[in-house]
Amino acid sequence: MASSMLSLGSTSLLPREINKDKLKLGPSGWNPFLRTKSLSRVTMSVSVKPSRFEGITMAPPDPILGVSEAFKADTNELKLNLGVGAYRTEELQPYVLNVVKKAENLMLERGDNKEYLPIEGLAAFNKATAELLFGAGHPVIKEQKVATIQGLSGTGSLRLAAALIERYFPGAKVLISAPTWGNHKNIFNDAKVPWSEYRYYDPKTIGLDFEGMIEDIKEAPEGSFILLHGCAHNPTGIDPTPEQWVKIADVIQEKNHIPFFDVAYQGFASGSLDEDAASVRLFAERGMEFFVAQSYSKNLGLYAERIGAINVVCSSADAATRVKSQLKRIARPMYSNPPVHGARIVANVVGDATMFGEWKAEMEMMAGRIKTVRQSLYDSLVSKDKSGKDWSFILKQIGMFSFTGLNKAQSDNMTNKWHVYMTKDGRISLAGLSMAKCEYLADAIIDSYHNVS
Ligand code: PLA
Repeated sequence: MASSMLSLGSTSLLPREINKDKLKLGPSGWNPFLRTKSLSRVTMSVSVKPSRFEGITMAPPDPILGVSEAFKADTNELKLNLGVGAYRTEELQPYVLNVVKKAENLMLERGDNKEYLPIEGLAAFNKATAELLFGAGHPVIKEQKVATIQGLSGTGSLRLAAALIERYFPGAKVLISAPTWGNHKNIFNDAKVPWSEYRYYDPKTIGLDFEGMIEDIKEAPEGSFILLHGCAHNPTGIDPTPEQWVKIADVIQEKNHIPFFDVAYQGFASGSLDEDAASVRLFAERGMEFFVAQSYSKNLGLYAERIGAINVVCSSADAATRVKSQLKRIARPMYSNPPVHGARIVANVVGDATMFGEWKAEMEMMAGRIKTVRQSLYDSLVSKDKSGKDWSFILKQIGMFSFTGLNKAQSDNMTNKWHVYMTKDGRISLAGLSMAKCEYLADAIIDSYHNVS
């Protein structure tokens, strides 16, 4: 027993070059005095050995998820986390949708197993997700022109598409909006896909720089990928109008570009799944080939389940079959096959008329709460700020976020002085705001805007 303890210690603690002889073990192999002495020698030799990881420097915190870490560390009771886009109740608590709990209970009752999914994911999920996006019975679905595979939520799905681009469109550039969700750049960098920006946000009008956007898309080399936010643009909350979407589709078609939609907020922007898919459907109606990444983090509150999909709309069923086979080939060595839990939740909810109805009602409720706090924040700003500044841009923005226009120093003031945690680009997540906190937030914004430059 004692000797096995020592041998355990020697295997886990000793560097390879120290052998048993050097430790002067007694016949039984156990001497408490020697053990202590030996171990202290060992500890010393371990501590002076240089690490193989000396060359690895400290990575900076993530600009979005790092905000949650900083928030957790703050002990001030006034603190408010408006960093990550995660829905909270009026009591500022995370929210699990009732319909999700119902679907999970059903799964338990049925005794669903935990077998591996196929590489492309759960068939019932893939069918449901494409139908939610394009509308059931859409010609691209009926004619089997969509290659859909389940991905690790929006991020993982974007990453699969980026890998496909890198492999089959070498040198092609992806154009992303300026600004965009911070992780887009990381995703294309890691996939070794070159990217550049197209103009999108105009700080002068606090609106869309539509002319600039069109010009930049026109100027991009033919056959570029154009990354578009399907709805509720992150971080600006500014979407093109339906007429502008038509013009965007025109230029993309003229230049033979390939649209690449990121749909992370379907149903969460307007409260309607169909309305929020209008941009994607416009492109599908034109018979274009394009990519769409989807996420169920926000609209079904399945953040940690990592459930989403990548869809590639092709001009023939044959092309779709080939594209799907290559997406699977990319997924297999990365993570083998996707997790089943979230996929079953989505498939169950969408596949049952009653639950589907309940989901829509809960989505409307969440989208509605965000709209209510948006209005209340605006009202507080207008009543408290006597400078005459026009705050109406807040009401024009849609989705979970408001792009306040606060610069880095002003955003720092929000956090350091007011304990309001937000990203340094001036974005606040209204999904993390309650009615009770609107006045406090308005005070913080007014102070930061007027007193910090
Ligand atoms: N695409 C956009 C435009 C997003 O805003 C997000 C999430 C995703 C994709 C990916 O989400 P998923 O992988 O969970 O499906 N953006 C969040 C969270 C809500 C984050 O940064 O990861 C945000 O706060 O911006």
